[in-house]
Amino acid sequence: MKKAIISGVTGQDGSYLAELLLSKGYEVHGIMRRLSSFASARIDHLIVGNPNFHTYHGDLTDSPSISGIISEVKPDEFYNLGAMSHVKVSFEVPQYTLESNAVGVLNVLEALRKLSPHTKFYQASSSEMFGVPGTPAPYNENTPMIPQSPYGLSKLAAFHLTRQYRDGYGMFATTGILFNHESPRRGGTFVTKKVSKAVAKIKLGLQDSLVLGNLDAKRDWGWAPEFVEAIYLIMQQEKPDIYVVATGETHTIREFVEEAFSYVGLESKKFVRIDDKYKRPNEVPLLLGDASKIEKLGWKPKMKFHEIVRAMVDYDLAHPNEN
Ligand code: NAP
Ligand code: F7E
Repeated sequence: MKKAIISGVTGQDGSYLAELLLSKGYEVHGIMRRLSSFASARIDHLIVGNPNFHTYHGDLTDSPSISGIISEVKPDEFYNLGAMSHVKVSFEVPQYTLESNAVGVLNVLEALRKLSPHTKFYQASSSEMFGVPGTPAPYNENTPMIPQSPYGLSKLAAFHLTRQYRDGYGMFATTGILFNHESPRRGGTFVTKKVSKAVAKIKLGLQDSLVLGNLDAKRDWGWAPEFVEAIYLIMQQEKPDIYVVATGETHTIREFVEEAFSYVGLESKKFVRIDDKYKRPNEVPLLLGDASKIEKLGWKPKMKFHEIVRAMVDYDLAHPNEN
């Protein structure tokens, strides 16, 4: 039985990846942080009565906790999905963002090098590493990277650390540059979930407006369960490498908002307000990915933009009071 560690197992992608690996017969070991309230809602269904699923308290910034788990489990695969993943928040907590997303990755790589060098390592890289205004889209593995946020910078540092451990120590250190991917499990402060939840609540008479920031940015939005399949595929290759994972389609935030409101028969302009507090000091204006490299391995996105919007709104109509 193969053993995998997932950092960030309580997050959107971590929870889907844990389900995928369990379905493939893996023993899954998830790292979660101790918080003052419960943060395990996305994995509660896995924790109860599942002998192949184990959780540990740990933090990427706490090296002893990470090396302790690695030396205990000696995993075949380590999926590093843990991160302070909110771009806007990264401007407010830049030091912590670099500590968890860059130094945290160094902590994992060093622990693997010393304690379990044959473990395969996956780093969750991000399209926020791109962002040079005027760069011709779509973006692929060779597009220049000049990040526009502390988050993007932290992910670029981790991307290069992953490359250095691959090249310098011959470790299986691989990475996917994932463009935005969404689902009903998306955190409520990301724009898609904020919109789908608000639209559902407005439709049900539980909320009367939706306050947003920049509606003009364009994002390449995919479906998270499909994107974790890409992560798994990247890890199963013979050699570590770099893969862009994206849909190849881009839409403005405004289009997402309009699609969601019109799906429930409402006019967005009656409910949406703009507040500068949701805007960022720097913004990546356009994200559009070219996933042809991973498509050659057989991965292809299936869910279309309007299906993603509708699936998220449908879920929130059925669960309006869930966080
Ligand atoms: P998410 O829902 O925000 O989940 C992040 C996870 O990381 C949570 O489990 C969180 O724990 C954990 N975490 C945060 N700081 C940590 C720390 N210092 N030590 C250990 N764990 C920590 O993010 P996601 O959407 O699933 O994304 C997964 C990964 O892919 C992240 O690295 C993200 O940056 C990256 N990524 C995401 C996207 C996307 O569109 N979703 C695109 C490209 C890359 P708590 O539950 O305790 O907060
Ligand atoms: O913003 C605009 C905002 O926070 C998307 C993370 O998973 O994907 C995600 O980062 C866009 C931006 O995601 C609001 O300015 C407008 O242009 O949903 P988001 P993100 O910043 O693209 C990348 C690939 C990651 O790696 C990250 O981990 O929407 N926007 N109004 C707003 N955004 C938010 N959050 N809230 C608003 O009210």
